[in-house]
Amino acid sequence: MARQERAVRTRQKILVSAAEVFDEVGYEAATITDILKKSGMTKGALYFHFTSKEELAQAVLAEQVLAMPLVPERDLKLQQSLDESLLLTYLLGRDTGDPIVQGSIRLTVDQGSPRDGLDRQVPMAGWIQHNVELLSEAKVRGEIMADTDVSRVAKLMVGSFTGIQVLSRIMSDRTDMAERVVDLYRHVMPSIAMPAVLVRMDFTPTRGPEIYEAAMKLRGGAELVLPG
Ligand code: XVR
Repeated sequence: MARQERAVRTRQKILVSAAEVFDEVGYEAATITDILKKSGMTKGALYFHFTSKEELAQAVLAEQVLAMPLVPERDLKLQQSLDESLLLTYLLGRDTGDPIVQGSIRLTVDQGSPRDGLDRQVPMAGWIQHNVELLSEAKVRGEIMADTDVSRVAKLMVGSFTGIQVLSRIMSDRTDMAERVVDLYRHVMPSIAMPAVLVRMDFTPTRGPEIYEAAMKLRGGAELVLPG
């Protein structure tokens, strides 16, 4: 294996272990020693890539949006948005979860201390931007009403997703999350979507695994080709 490829894999392994520790105990209580132990890497390898716990957490935060696999393109961009929400829900599931997504989302919503130095805006700004792009495309295609303020709806969706995620974790260990997501779309879509688009949307809450499979197929063997 080329040295560079090995370095990328080592870095990724450390990041996943850090995300797991952050998810288990939160930022404050996490230690580099725990992360080292979990990763099975040497201290030298870890410090080559990351110089502090803060740097590790910031890297996990930066990976949040990137860790989302692309869902298959849908004719309706609003359907694609719902599919993405169901995929993210799947990746947050207890048994189906993605450690980076889970650890990173815990870091985002745990308020922490103002002195912890973490910039939680990074993933949120990424999600808002992503929603602006998808909704703008929906608008160009005539799926949503002309007077809809796309940047406001983008923030509404990210804030609402975060809210129901927190609620669902507290109330049901996220077992009812897909239903909460579908409820959100059932209530928001009628106020932005053209009626002819609304009737074509599929609000089935159990599509998460199916969307995940399709996203993995789309990725093909590409997950083996690491960047760098
Ligand atoms: O933007 C998102 C989607 O487009 C649906 C609206 C999801 C935003 C997730 C935000 C993240 C940060 C904290 O989730 C949290 O609970 C996919």
